[in-house]
Amino acid sequence: MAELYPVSPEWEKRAFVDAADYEKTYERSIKDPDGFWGEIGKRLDWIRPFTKVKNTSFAPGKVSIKWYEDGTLNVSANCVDRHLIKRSNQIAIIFEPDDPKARARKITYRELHEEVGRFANVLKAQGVKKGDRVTIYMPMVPEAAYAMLACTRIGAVHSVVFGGFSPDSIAGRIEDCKSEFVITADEGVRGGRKIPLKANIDAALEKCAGVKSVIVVRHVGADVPMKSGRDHWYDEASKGVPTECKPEEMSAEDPLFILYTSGSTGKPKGVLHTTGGYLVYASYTHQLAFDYHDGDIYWCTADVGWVTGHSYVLYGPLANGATTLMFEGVPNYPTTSRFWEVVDKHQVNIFYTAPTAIRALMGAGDEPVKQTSRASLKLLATVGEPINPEAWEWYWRVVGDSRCPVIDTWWQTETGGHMIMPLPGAIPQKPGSATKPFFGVKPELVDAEGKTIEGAGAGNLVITDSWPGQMRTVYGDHARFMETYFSTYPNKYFTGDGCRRDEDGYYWITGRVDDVLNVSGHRLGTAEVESALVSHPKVSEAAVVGYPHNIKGQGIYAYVTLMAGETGDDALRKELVQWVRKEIGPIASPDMIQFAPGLPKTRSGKIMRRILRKIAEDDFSNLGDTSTLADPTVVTDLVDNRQNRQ
Ligand code: 6R9
Repeated sequence: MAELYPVSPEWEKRAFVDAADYEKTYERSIKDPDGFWGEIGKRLDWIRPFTKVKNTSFAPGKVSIKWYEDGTLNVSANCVDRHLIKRSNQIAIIFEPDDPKARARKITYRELHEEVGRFANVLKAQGVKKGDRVTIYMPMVPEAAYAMLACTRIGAVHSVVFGGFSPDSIAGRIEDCKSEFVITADEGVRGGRKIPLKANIDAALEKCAGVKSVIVVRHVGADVPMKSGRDHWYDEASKGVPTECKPEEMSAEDPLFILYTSGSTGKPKGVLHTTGGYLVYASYTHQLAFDYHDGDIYWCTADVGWVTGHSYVLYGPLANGATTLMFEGVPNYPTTSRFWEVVDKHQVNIFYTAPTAIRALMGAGDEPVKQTSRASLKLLATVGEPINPEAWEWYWRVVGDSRCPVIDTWWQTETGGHMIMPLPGAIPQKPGSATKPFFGVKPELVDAEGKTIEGAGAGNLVITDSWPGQMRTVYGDHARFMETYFSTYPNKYFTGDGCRRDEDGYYWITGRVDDVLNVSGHRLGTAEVESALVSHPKVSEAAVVGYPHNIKGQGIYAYVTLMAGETGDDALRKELVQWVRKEIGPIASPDMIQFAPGLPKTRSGKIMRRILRKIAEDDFSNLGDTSTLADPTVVTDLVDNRQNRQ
């Protein structure tokens, strides 16, 4: 039996939602989605109020998702302008730089309004128009937030590419959405190390045509080459530019942003979110999951290059008039106390991070935590991957001094916001379980045949009806959207995750059941890593699987077959790791490379990953039926020559 961490009496009192409210509201949200979400939709400022709420279908071949479709609004007006009356002098963004000795910056809502307006006018002057796609490749600095909000102000669709992606990955994303505008910075800096952002953009643009303008924010003052006519320093382009910019009136279903994410095929998908439903959902979940009250200081450590950075660094918090902290650095620089020092320095009340960071810090022991106060903390939360109970317990006991609820939030790029999580005043926590569905969310477990599993049991996690934050399509490819998410189980959204439900109705996510890896909370398709490997001239074939990794959650194990005449040695191993870093980015570096003369294949030529996974996991006892393999002896060879754990 998993241990139960009950809701404390103070939390029951202070929280927006207690246990009784949860039951009542959940039931209502499921029975009457139109009535429920119609009321919740009013939390935003609409230019033309909506009269329709939900218009969605998961029907085969006809998937269509629309929320608040006749309403109009502007996202930046909701995240900035509407707070000016009450909070113009309140801090909107606290910026904590990588170097703890450098000055932190605090941006009030009034200043944010000016910065966003100015940035929007600069974009307009560059020719950016409503509906245009703008690629943003930025470090974690306030200018990234200004740039994103500026896009929403003029109705441009941003596509933020994480600063750790390589020029090839950037080029693929620019081409896929035919983006003609790029916003970047000279360089980034994380953990004292420089990230050559502008140089990466230059390299990317050699591979793809069509980009007319690159705006470069001066961040570290690096001397980077500027291509005349194409590249513009932001500080020069913004000189004398007015700060007033009228927000564009957008329809609720106008595209807001594209965010590329890995699936089980080689090419990342452009997940498209739209304006109204997304913002309603991001702001509502931000308020309830973290029980955000006026005046709370809130810190989510995610990078804006991921969906967590979109929904819970920027849009959710700012729509709620919150103070949100942006951190440029990493958890272990200059020391493993850094997170907790930042908590003390800025008196952070709500702290949201990834299990991989918790596990890494746990490995450094209690002392770096204990030497800080953390008295300001009220609530702790996690996202990105299942949290193992040991890490959960350490987070609760050592970081939170056994007084802060730990909110494990399960959701996806596709869902726009939290789907399963314990509301802090309502739901007792169990370490390792994301617990119960949020309002309006109908999870279901299904077996391989698509049969619904009732009560306690395990299966694949699907969601049977729409919610406002749901992605609307794969950019430019609605057929792929329907195929990926709605074809496995007709009339249901398939999450790609396996899940168990216990006798209390709690959900326990067990991880991906498709060929998607989760490395340090980052999604990566095995096919992406494989195609990077086979593009190396010495590689003939590659198969990639995940294996359990103490810190990263999952590590990347690559089986590589070389071209005839090539020999696999440590030098080539290093070369291949470098190659993958260059092709995709550092997050995709294989942890283990095993050279294999052959891969286990069925007679029809399909690689049997099940076997490769077992070998990577050191589980040789149960390799299953190998008799259907074209050549069963390859398995013996793979077992004999498996890579030793370093
Ligand atoms: C927000 C985000 C989504 C995948 C998802 C699942 C895993 C995320 C989790 C979790 C267990 C949690 N995941 N949160 N697994 N418990 N609390 O991470 O989006 O990058 O799209 O990844 O991450 O496997 O399907 P994204």
